[in-house]
Amino acid sequence: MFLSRAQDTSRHPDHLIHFLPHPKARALVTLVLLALALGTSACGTQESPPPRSEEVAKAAPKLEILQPSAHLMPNMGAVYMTIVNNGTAADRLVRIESPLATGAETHETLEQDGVMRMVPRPEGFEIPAGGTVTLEPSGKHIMLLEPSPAEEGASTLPVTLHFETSGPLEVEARLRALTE
Ligand SMILES: [Cu+2]
Repeated sequence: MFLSRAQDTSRHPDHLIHFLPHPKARALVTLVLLALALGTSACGTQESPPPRSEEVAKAAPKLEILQPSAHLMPNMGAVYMTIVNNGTAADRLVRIESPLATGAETHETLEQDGVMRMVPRPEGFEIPAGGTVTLEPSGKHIMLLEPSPAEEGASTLPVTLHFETSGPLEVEARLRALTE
């Protein structure tokens, strides 16, 4: 929808004032805005103007990957890790790739009728704002399809994680013994 300049009040720096019903509060905000304007012009520097409240409040995920590790078997592998979201918006792990595997899928191991089954999770894994998702054996995990055997002496496996919002994250998953 097209908005003319006059209609688009949300982008006007004074719009804050209209949300404050009390005249004293309005006057105070006006004074603060005035002080900010004087402050930046008086010191004569090229500082950028203070961020607008809508920019400060914009929610975003902030992801951290802890302890990535992998089990490699002859025809498949599994990658585990803890994904922490220290941000204020949810994100979603949607795609995984490794140069050492033909593909990678998000799976979850569930107990159904007393039997442990691996279920594909093509929608990926949501990482809630302020939350943690743990990928672990017999839980959510990343399945590697046809991984190459680890090179002699290699101790890690490179994996790239793609998220809905955050940029891709490259991790080195520590190769675990199968008994680990
Ligand atoms: Cu699996």
